[in-house]
Amino acid sequence: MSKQNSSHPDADLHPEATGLAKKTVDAHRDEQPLKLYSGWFCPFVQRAWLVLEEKKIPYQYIEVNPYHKPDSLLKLNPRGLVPTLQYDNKPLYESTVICEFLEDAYPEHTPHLLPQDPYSRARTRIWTDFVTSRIIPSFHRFLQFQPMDDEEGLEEKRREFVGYVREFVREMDEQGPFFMGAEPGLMDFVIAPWMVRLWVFDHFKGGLGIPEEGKGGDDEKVWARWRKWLSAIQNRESVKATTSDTEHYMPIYQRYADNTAQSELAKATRAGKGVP
Ligand SMILES: N[C@@H](CCC(=O)N[C@@H](CS)C(=O)NCC(=O)O)C(=O)O
Repeated sequence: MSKQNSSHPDADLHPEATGLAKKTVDAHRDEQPLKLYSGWFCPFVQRAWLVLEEKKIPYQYIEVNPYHKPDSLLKLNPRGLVPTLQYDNKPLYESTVICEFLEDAYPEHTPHLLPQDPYSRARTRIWTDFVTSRIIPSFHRFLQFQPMDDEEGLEEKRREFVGYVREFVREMDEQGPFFMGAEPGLMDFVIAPWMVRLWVFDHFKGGLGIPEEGKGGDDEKVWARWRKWLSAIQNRESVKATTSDTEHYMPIYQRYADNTAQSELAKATRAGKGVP
């Protein structure tokens, strides 16, 4: 049963995770008190999924189509968005809230992803907010930009997005490779899902616009730091284990790139608003 009309254009997507992510899903089909209502393709889900995988918290993976919302999802989360968590029969949602909750609720599970000292914890929250309020909306303004023959307009969106990424990279620990140093933390996993989807700009928007090695001018050091971070994140087991085959993301991102997607996020972007 679904409250939504099945003709929602975004509902037409591959029904389940593929590739390495499918193996992870298969390992989490059994009933567990902690349930993750998920869409395999969703970057917000991937934030929470990464934390579950990193900390090896036992959970049950439940695939739902958030554009064809089943009652089981709507009962837990009236907005019908994924990720939604069921913990002890109680609902929780909002990806960044879920990430922090998992850190608080399973203190015996390591690695700890939030720093111990209050200042660094607060810094994590500042830059998490930056990702959600600046990086993701500008990612979508760039991705959804139309018409494609308005080169100046497209370039402006590209510059805006790359500018925010640069601002974020400047905050990273000098050595790294992760945001706060040698070990990854919540900061890395809160942004990783969008950074492993940057191929969409090469594929749909004529290039991302982050300079290649040796071509960064005054920002050469910033972009070298960026490449170090990205490589560490792309090679992280949890990231690989929650990523599906590229071909199945393609039709979903095609709709965003054509600006025909009707998800809450696509509509919010068109309306000049932030993340729903
Ligand atoms: N602010 C939410 C956003 C979650 C979100 O937008 N999820 C998308 C899938 S990637 C969704 O459920 N969309 C359903 C819809 O647009 O109706 C969070 O951080 O969890």
